[in-house]
Amino acid sequence: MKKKIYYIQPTYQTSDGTLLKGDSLYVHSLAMPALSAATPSDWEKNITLQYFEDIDYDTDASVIAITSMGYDIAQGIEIAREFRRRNKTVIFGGYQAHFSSHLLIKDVCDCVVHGNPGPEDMRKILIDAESNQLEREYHFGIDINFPFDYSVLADKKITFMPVLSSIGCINDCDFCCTAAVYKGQCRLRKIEYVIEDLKSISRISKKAGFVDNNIYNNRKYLLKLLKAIIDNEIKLKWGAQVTIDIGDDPEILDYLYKAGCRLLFIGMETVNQENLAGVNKKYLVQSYKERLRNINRSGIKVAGYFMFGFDNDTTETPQMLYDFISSGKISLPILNILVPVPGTRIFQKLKQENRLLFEEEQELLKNNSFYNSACNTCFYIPKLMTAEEAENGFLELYGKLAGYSQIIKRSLCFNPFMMAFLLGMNIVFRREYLDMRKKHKL
Ligand code: B12
Ligand code: SF4
Repeated sequence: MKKKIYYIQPTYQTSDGTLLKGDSLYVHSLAMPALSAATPSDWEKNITLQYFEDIDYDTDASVIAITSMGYDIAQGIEIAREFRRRNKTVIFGGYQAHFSSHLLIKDVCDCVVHGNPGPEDMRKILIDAESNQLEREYHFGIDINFPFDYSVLADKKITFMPVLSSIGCINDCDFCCTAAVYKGQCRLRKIEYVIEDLKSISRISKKAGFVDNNIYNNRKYLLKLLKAIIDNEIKLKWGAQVTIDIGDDPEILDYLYKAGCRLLFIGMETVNQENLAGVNKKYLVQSYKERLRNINRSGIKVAGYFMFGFDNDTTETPQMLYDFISSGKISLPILNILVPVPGTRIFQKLKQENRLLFEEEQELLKNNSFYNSACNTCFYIPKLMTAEEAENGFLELYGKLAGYSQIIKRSLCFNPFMMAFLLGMNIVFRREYLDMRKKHKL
């Protein structure tokens, strides 16, 4: 067997079956840079990110390694089948492979890898592949303590080069895929490796994005990391996902700004306290405004995630969300109708209550029109309205927030670069709205 592994990150198929391809992305997954770095040095490797490039089906690699983050799994499965027809050994990994392993191990691939494999784990898999003794499934832990291989992304147009300081999240929200995998646990990465990666990024880009689910998982660690970024004179400007309680922490906010953070992505989800409690999210809606004010005062802008379709939501809720979002403290709204992702507790609950409106996992994909577009299809029966009312209310909310006056209001700020960036992102928001209208034939 030739010691050569071919890594593939599939893109995904739109609702009309075409493949989503392009030449630039705001952010990219770190799976390939991590796996490339974990590959034993006596193995040759090739990597294709299908969003940017085409797949080489004539590769002389013996092992084909496919990642899957979400609905890209449908495309991943087609790729796997083609390579199996060509007698290649095919292995799968990633979030969606973990959730959908039952679909894969039947006849799609030779093995499914769960967890975050490090160099030792990759060596084991490849030794087993070489001796034709691959297990059907490998359950590894989390090994992220090594520098990642940024050459994988160096020639790609990516606005925020991805960087990672932790895996998992200390919270355990019912709707969240991360919670479904890591169950309220998180693993921190050694700071020296994060700094090494930030230095690699500095050589190829001016902007980075932490792809952690929550960089505020551990306050002591975050403070240490921010001080290390400052001490190492890393000049990148960056964004990250955090929980809203960071707004009560002036010391951290001050260090975040000094370390280059300019944008925080925060999941507020809803402005109804009962909704939050109903999905095991532990924050207080009444604290949002004050916390947002503090974050803005520190010079950092906020992108806010919200969902519509919770059990206490009604046709009145879009107006309440609009009032909250347009009150001036959120520079970029990210809105979705709640998606009951298989594997999450909310999926289980809705299934038990016979409220799901889809049978096949892949059907969830059908609403995506852009690469990472909002879910505007209601895949279940909401409690206090119909699915159709939820979709209409969502569209109405999106439309109100997509008006030019709202876009300009949200994007205004003293820093011209930041303003240009926010304007660009808010215009994408508007484009999505226009696209959704077309889909709904309005
Ligand atoms: C960056 C990112 C994106 C980018 C991806 C761009 C791109 N083309 O790469 C964008 C913004 C476009 C995006 C889109 C979406 N995303 Co996304 N995304 C992420 C994010 C923030 C980081 C991913 C990452 O780099 N992780 C760090 C790496 C190191 O971990 P990893 O990916 O798990 O890979 C490790 C292991 O899984 C394993 N592994 C992975 N693949 C393989 C393959 C083999 C062969 C082996 C051996 C091992 C292995 O080893 C890797 C190294 O440790 C994650 C959250 C997170 N922190 O993971 C969400 C996340 C993965 N996304 C999620 C979702 C919901 C989506 C969307 C559906 C959103 C939407 N509304 O459309 C889409 C679907 C995209 C798709 N392709 O299907 C969910 C999970 C989905 C799920 N399956 O349950 C996550 C977990 C966020 C969340 N908590 O909800 N996303
Ligand atoms: S706080 Fe965010 S990342 Fe953490 S479990 Fe809840 S939704 Fe998921």
